[in-house]
Amino acid sequence: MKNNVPQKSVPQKVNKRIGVIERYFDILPVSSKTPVITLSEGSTPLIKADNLKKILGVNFNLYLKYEGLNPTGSFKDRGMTVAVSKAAELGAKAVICASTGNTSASASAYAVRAGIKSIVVIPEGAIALGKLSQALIHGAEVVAVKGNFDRCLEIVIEICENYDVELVNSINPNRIEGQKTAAYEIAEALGDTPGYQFMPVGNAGNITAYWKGYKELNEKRNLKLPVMMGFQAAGSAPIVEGKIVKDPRTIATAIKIGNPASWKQAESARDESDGVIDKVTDEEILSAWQNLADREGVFVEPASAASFAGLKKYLKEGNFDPDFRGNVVCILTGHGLKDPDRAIDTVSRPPVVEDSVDKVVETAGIK
Ligand code: AN7
Repeated sequence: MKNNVPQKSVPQKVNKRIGVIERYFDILPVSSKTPVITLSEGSTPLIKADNLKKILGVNFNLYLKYEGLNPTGSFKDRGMTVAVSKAAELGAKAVICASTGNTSASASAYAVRAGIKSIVVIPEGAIALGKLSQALIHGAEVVAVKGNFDRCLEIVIEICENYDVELVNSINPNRIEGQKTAAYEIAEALGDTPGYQFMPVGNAGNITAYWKGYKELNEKRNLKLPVMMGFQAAGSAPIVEGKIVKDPRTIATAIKIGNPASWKQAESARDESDGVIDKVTDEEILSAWQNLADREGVFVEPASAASFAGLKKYLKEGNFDPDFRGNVVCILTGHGLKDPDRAIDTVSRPPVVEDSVDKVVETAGIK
């Protein structure tokens, strides 16, 4: 009798994981002349979060788009494959970015594959350890500036105006094009666009990219437009407050940004989708971050948890209908291993015991 159980002796066919450019060639600004610089980014899982759904006591379907599973550990890779491929097509010798960390990790990795030099300008002392180690191990020229991210961005923009280097921050439209593919993936996974999308907002490139993707899906496939729910950290919430934050503060260093480059576009996404851009405190971010890790097994960096923190806040304050009939997606932008210091600081250190079975059994509470 035939059955569908795979035989152990037969190697299973492994599907080739293709990158964003190959998968979405037709909707990206690439041609057969574009060298494809890829690390097989994208195709990240959309994880059903039934444990969190239960804790929240809600009736909608809750999903987590785990962008931390991209090759360098963040959503930036979707945009970077396009930006660096286009830079290579133009014969660029060097790419440059200002970064709170993830852009630099991604740019330096893709630049290596393209054989292009990468220059990374970061705010001194404000980059999570994992991200800094990535840029360094990929051989980027890393310059730490005595100033915040916003100042770093001003500096690299001025450098690009005067020198032959290619900017790969999200004001480069190729970044936005690449990142919009995440909206397509979500729509493909759900068979529809979500009703609501919660996400962190820093420099606001990503919300701009998702909104572009969803608008294209609306025009081309007649899918409904989701409501975009963007969240900044309370200590660095310029869009919420309607003014530049000179000295942004938050433990979520990825979104410690006081003057977002795509400010206007983020406001358009908010207004056109009937959504909000609001803020969550560091405490709310850390609590959501912990929930994702100890309830769903999904370890993200703190900034990523701003999305779920925003959903929790809206539910708690009675501003979101727990009986909403539809799909709600929280975007988780970066991997937890990016910022190991934060995790170690937050949880208690493991106990150290003598090397005996009894001690381990007793200490671990094994019954
Ligand atoms: C994990 O790396 O700006 O609103 O220089 O790393 O598109 O800026 C990172 C941003 C959210 C915010 N989550 O996205 C950088 C940088 C994580 C991030 C954001 C960032 P945008």
